[in-house]
Amino acid sequence: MAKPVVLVTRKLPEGVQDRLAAMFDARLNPADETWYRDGAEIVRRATETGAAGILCAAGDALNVQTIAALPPSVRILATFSVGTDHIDLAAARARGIAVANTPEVLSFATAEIAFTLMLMAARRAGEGERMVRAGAWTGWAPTQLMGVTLEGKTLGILGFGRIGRELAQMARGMRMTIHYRNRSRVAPELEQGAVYHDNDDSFLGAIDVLSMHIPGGAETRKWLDATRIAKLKRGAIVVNTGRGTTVDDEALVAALRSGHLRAAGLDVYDGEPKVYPGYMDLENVALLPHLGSATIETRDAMGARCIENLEALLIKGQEPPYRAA
Ligand code: 8YV
Repeated sequence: MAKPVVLVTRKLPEGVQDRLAAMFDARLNPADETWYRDGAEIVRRATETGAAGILCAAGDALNVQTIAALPPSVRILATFSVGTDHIDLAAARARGIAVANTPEVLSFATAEIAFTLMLMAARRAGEGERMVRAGAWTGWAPTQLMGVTLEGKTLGILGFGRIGRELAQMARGMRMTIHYRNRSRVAPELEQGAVYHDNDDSFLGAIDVLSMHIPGGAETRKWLDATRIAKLKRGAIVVNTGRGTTVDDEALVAALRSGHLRAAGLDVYDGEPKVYPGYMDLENVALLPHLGSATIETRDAMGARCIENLEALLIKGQEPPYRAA
């Protein structure tokens, strides 16, 4: 029997590409050409190859128009991500196309980046690094680049799913107190003493550091706006490793400039790889290029999840184990 065709939109770790090539008629993108940003090009390639599956990633143009125009051969969109906001799920459902993702395996790595940003923001690590590289460091001085400690501070986790809970675990090691805001309260064994808030006002007013872990999409667009920022304590720190769309960039920049917020750390951006220009000349914001899941171990594990999803539906005729929609 001919192997099912899988259109792979991105360059993936070599071992993952090798496994895909062994199991499927994989149409790889080894040079990482950026045609995946163009929905018409995804459709053209899926049609030309008769793809049964598309292995895609965040940022791919899988909007309502693209999905409506996909050839009938396409049965599954297996995304190399936990987030699915780049895929119009209703359009996929309407076409009977399964959507599957890669949960769990990137939780620790993403929490590590949130923690990195939290420390960079609190301890002014980016500023220090820029100073040394610029040859501007004139020697140790008692008042140079003083930050704030995280010890004893209250961390507010917005979105207490797997990533948020991994971060809570790390922050306990820094003797931080954990508060969280979530759609609903989680079970005590997951909460482990974290304080649940059922409303934004009490949550925002109680915390020193806000770490955002909510999905993208219309419902969460610009969640962190000027009104909510004003409810944070003066001197608070904001970190975002979820989706850039959840932050009102203009409002965040204004608060970082005015001193209402001490610092911020961002790994994700609205319209990335474009970055809101207002951040660029601010010393008190640490900017990373969407590194959340970027460890060798995690990317291999994400590849394995994608392969399991594709294999289940296209080879074994089963439900994908990590079906998202
Ligand atoms: C992905 C992510 O690596 O999984 C997600 O939702 O944001 C990242 O960790 C990246 O988006 C590629 O799909």
